[in-house]
Amino acid sequence: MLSPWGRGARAVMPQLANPMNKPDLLAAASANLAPSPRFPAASPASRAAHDRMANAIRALAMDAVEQAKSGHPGLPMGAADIATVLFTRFLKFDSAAPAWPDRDRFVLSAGHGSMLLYALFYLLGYEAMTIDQIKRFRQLGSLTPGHPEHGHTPGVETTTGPLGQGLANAVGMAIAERHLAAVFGEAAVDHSTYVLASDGDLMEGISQEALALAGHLRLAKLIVLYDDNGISIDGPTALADSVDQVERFRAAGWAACRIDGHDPQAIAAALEAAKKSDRPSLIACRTTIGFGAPNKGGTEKSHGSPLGPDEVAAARQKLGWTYPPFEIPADILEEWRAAGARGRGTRLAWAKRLAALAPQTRAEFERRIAGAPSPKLAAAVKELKQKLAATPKEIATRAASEFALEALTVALPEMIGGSADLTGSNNTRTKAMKAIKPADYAGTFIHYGVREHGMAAAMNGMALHGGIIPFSGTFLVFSDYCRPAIRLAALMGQRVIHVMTHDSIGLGEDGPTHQPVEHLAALRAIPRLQVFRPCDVVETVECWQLALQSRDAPSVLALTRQNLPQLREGFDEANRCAAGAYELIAAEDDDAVVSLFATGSEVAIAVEAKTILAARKISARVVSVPCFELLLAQSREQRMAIVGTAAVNVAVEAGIRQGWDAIIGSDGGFVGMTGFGASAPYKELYREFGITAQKVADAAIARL
Ligand SMILES: Cc1ncc(C[n+]2csc(CCOP(=O)(O)OP(=O)(O)O)c2C)c(N)n1
Repeated sequence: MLSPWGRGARAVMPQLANPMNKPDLLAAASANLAPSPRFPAASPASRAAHDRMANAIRALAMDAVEQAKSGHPGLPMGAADIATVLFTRFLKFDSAAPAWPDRDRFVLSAGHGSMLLYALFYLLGYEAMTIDQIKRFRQLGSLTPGHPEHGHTPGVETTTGPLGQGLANAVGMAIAERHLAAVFGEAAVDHSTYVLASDGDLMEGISQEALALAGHLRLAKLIVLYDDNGISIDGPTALADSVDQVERFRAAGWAACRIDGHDPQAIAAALEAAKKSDRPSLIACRTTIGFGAPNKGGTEKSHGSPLGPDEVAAARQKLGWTYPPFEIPADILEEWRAAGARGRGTRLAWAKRLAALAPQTRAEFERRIAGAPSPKLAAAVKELKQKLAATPKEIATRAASEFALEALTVALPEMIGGSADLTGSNNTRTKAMKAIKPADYAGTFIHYGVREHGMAAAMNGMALHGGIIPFSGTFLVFSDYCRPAIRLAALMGQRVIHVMTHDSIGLGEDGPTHQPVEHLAALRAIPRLQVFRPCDVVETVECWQLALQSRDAPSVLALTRQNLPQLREGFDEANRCAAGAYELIAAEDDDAVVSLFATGSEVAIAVEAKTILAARKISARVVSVPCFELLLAQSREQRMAIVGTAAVNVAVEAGIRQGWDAIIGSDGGFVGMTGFGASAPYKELYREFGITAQKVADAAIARL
């Protein structure tokens, strides 16, 4: 299981019980405590000392890439001055506790420059990052994979590589920081989020969504250092781009400046100014890619391949670096190690402040940061199910989700919801949820604007930050716009929950542009992602419970626009969706000849088909399949028990068949979609595309 502190990272806080869930009281409880003193900037090193420290990064990057025979030396060499100033003078962290909750976050958005991070971790004295790991750059099982992987290498805040994602993650981290500071007070939460972003990061469309949201929310503690080297893989960025990034960020409400990224004084002055700014800051640092490499530096030739022995030797000479590969002289290492320990006292002072919080407040803070499930969750779910047993509801599953959220967001105040401008359609905002605003971060709802990709990536950042369970809303068809971030959430094992409504042709008149057809299959293809498609209000409550309990996996809840009958009657405390599928209605006798499988809105159709078959004396059972992934994770015996041994299997789902064969077999019958939908009232569409009880029954009879 991945730890919320990151696999291999030190867990610095125990998990405590007895939470208290009133944000206003939590803030009040810490209000009498002095806020954390500002982490002071360290005084500058001499220029010569700075250069030697920065050159240590350059040498390690060159040597590791050379040894691996692959990798990207250009970015670490070009950004070494920026990183040296930031990590030795400004960044609040302690190399002995990479997961300290109140550390400043540093996101290397341009993940291809991973050697920058690894060199820093080694130099700063992160325990796990030995010189041997640096020598094993990009090798199987090393802590130094090609791109930084969160949960794999202590200190890596987020997995980066797909350009633009890290920047957007950082926006979520900065939101999380402000929200938790508003709830728990700055004595407990007071840190900044720094990003190193490349040309590629800023060319990606997601960067616009991210920076616009950050500017709007005035996330003043977000500072982006832009490695403005004017070079990408094809050559000068001028081949494809002529955006003035400084003006672009300013237009979005950022403070932005341009500096020489090789001048330590200028870097420090810009960071000082950024820390005082009342808005997020962009520092465009003009750098030379592959700085120090006399022939390949400044060109795309240093971007993504080893420099070669001759060029490495020439770079050593130019930089005045006389040491053998992977060797850092003791005095330089000592300087770096001192920088790695600079925040230790600050961390210990923070721990004291935390200990001085009211016990309930501290326990709640620690519970949230540890990502421990609230003990109130089970009780809330039980109560919801009791209500539904007493008063069944025939409602759309999106409305069922809202019904669940009304209770769950109260029981779990760490839930931060949102929607990409479809709040009324996604039903993700409950009555009690206040919006997060520029001057007020205590709310628990985010108006993301029409920015699905930025939203999904910001959610990853919030989950990575810790202390928050982000959930959001958009239409299922727009999961395509979120997909790169959802994939990374799955890769990182992060608990983010995507409410995706309007989940089939059942949305009706908006037509094929809005009707998902292949989306369930496409999402089910992402490893570790849980795709839930509940069939009624009870299953919706259960699927929410499962998503919230899944600390190491993201979830999608695919929900309907149209009303559905409540199929689960009576009260059953057990979460029947937990096995991924279960027999909703048994056959009249023990020997069902037909098993009917369905998800979501089509379960009611399967139930009707069973009645048609019963009229023909054909014994059938109905199996609801709210989550493929959970079903396929069962033992073979359990899976067989659920799938059953009927002679005929038929599945019905208003999507494509792909994926179903694992359950119904390649000879099973499937009733669903084979192409795009159409614009019409939804009942007509179900008839038009043959997704009816009669067709399901016919498919079964044809196989008998
Ligand atoms: C979404 C995405 N598209 C493409 C790539 C492949 N790629 C890696 S680096 C890069 C661009 C390199 O330019 P820049 O971002 O300026 O980095 P630098 O050359 O300064 O290291 C590209 C296209 C990627 N990693 N992510």
